[in-house]
Amino acid sequence: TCNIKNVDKYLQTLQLSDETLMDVSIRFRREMDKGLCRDTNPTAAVRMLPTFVLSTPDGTEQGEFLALDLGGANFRVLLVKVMADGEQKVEMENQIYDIPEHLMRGSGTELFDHIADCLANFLEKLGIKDKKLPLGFTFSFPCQQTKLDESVLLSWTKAFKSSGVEGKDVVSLLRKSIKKRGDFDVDILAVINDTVGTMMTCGYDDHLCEIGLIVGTGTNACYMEQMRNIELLDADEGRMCVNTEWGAFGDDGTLEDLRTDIDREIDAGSLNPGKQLFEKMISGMYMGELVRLILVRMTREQLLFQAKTTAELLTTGSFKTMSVFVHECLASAEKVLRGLNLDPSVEDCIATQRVCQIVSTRAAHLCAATLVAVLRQIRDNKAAEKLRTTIGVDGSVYKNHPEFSRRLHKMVRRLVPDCDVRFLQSQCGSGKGAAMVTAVAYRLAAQNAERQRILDTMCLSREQLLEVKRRMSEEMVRGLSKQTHEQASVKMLPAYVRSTPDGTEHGDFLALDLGGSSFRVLLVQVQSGQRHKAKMQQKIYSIPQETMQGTGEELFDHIVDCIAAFLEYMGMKGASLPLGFTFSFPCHQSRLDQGILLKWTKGFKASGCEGHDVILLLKDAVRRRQEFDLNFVAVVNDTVGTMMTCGYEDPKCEVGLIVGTGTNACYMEEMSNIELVEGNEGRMSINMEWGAFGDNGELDDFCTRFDHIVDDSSNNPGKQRYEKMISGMYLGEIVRNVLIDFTSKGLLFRGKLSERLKTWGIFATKFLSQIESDRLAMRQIRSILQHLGLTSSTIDDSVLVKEVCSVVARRAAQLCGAGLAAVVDRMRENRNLNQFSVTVGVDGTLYKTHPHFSSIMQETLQDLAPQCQVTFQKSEDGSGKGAALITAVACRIKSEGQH
Ligand code: 0WK
Ligand code: 0WK
Ligand code: BGC
Ligand code: BGC
Repeated sequence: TCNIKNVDKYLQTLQLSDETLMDVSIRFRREMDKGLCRDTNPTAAVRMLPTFVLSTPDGTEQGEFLALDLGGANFRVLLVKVMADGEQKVEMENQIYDIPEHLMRGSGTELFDHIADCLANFLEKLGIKDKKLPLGFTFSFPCQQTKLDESVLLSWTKAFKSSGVEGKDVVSLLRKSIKKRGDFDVDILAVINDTVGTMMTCGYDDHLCEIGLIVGTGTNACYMEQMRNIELLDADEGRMCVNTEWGAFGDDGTLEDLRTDIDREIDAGSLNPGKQLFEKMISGMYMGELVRLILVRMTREQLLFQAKTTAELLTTGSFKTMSVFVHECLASAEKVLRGLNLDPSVEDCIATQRVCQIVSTRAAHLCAATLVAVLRQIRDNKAAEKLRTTIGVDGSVYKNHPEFSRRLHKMVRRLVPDCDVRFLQSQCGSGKGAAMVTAVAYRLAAQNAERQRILDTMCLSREQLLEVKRRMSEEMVRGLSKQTHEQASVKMLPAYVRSTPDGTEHGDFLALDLGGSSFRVLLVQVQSGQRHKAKMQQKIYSIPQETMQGTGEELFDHIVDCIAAFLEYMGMKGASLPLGFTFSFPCHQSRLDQGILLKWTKGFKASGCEGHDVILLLKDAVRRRQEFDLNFVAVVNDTVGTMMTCGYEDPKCEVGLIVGTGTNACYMEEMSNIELVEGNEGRMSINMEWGAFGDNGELDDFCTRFDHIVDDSSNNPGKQRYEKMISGMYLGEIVRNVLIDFTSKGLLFRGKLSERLKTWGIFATKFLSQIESDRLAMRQIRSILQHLGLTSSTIDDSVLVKEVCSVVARRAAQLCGAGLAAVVDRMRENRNLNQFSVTVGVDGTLYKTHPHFSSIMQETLQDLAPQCQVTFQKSEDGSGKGAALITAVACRIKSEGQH
């Protein structure tokens, strides 16, 4: 006969010491790294599969959801009602359906048809066949997912081996079977593993739950891993649930030193030899068989049942795992053995009981070892001294074996005493978890749809852009014609620059550059014949907000102060140099050295200037200071200055474009078309002031409510509508208002609006350029959001903010491209050319710093004006140089006029 000692001796290889278990844990940790690492993942035994489950429920989920739960002992169909009025409540109805063995081993199509039949039956019973409900599918097998609702089966496990499924997307197979029936429809939104479902089900009650464990027919675990560690996915921030598929641990031979002949025998007799070797040492599908094979060997070695086996004992699968559970009590042990037609002695029963204990203890301890590896991974990810976490658990072995859970808990706490681990048994199965994941997916899908609907209002079609171009062309004609000039929104202001430098200009010139993001005073020294050698010295001075919006006198006094400081700095006090004044606002000119300000734009609103000649305002200020005198020669718009600066290098430069704080363009128009100026010969530069395009409503059908909000809160409502959809002063504001709208609808920042985000101008346009730069990782977007007081923003929030920025900037660039297409196509028609090539001199912070603005604008231009070959020349020296060159030309012409 055989007593416990003999059994222990006989089965000593199945009793693992803490050291061995710790070694298994370390081995498994290594396997986890292999699975997470891009290069080793393809050959890793433990696949570490991304599940695309990013967040646990946030309490806003609600609705009715169907769930299927396939792969455990029972196939369930469930209806889960999630109520979110105040405290969240969940009601569930479910029905277990049988999956006949021949379907588990038959053709996949029949299997999925059967699933569809069960679903139909369930809907029939509940009388909801006519509803198209969202459905979550718990499919408890190893699957490669690329998104939540697409999942390719890698290999069957447990008792399943249906043909034609491995390598296929199980969602499409299910959709096909449902379609084939044609009598009901569902919206499959998510496929998840049962470990994930269990984690979500338990996470609903305990937000600390970040691990899902199944010890049932099969065994497996999932946990929330840091995105940056999941190398298969290019994301750094946040966490995603990873399905370890630890059942396959050892399939690459890592556990050969621990696997016993019994393990090899059971594997050899299984449906999938060589596969799921770890699972076959642990889970319910194999535990009974392990015991049976041991009893057979011990019997043959005269250690049990007087060495007499029975047909039942020799039959595969005859010793149910359930029997292992009951063996903890002697009485039922005897009953089970008699059930195998054995005639057990009390010793036999005790010995068998001991065998069961050893087998299930090994299972519990092995499970503990791999679980400890997962706990350590999470602790290290959090760099936490002490990890406090919850493990959601389900499965018939864990639930029904009287000692399994206790042994597992005990060994886990022994191996990682520094972790505070709570085991939470799932009461409702993974179906609830699947419904939760579906509810989150549903919420996210609904939110995405709402976001997209709003963002689509800012996406312009080619037809719309062509229409913008057409209307711009129309307004240009109206601006040029004497009759309609007054009413035209695009004023097409003659700028009295008719010729470009011929290289004979020379001398020192002072230039002022006011109206962009910074005020510059420059000294430009031009040497004749030295086109590329104009030397420049400049100083940037700030224009305080209160000066921009104070009185004209204060503003121009401030400008003269800066000039004085500059001359001082240059050691040229008292010098009286010819001055070119870049004044970047709409001015009516009847000659080069006069500029009547029509209206302020951008951030300026100084009083007593509109309607006045800014040259006289400057002269008065110089006179008031009585310190130096200046020879005011020219006032030019920054677009004209930019065209001239670039034209000095490239004579084909006949268009000037500014996309900075404001936006505007100028170009060389045929004198014969400029009805406001006498003469029909040659060309003259026209300052289009296209920023005002739309002030007569030409853009109303392209304007969104965000544009109206930005316009209403600007200091010149109703004015500069085109500019307010394009330029740097406003893009940040458009984004800010979209973010506020999204937040107020709960589509962003969990609906929590920060005070700072309500502040005008807080979302500087420079953020758009930064946020869209490819180099910028999501975390940097988060730090910008933190700066805006949005400290609790998530990854999804960053992704969405980036998208809003790109939609707003793309529209701006396209609108700008459409406007420019109108300009160059007009010039081509002016010159009766089929093909026209021209250079555009361009300046402005937005154009220069935004990573995609220029390319999108150029694409749009190319598309809308295909007969024009346009080269863009970024102005390196600013328009001050251009103003100085125009001054130099004016001086040359004047001095030639005097000879
Ligand atoms: C119940 C879950 C199901 C899972 C099963 C595992 O709802 O998703 O597959 O537990 O335990 P088993 O039924 O295999 O013992
Ligand atoms: C630099 C030019 C200046 C122009 C500015 C526009 O020298 O005349 O006004 O670009 O760009 P912003 O500074 O508004 O971005
Ligand atoms: C499957 C896993 C599943 C586990 C528990 C294993 O055989 O590969 O996907 O989670 O059983 O049901
Ligand atoms: C002004 C233009 C200027 C443009 C770019 C607009 O607000 O009206 O005169 O060219 O900004 O600076």
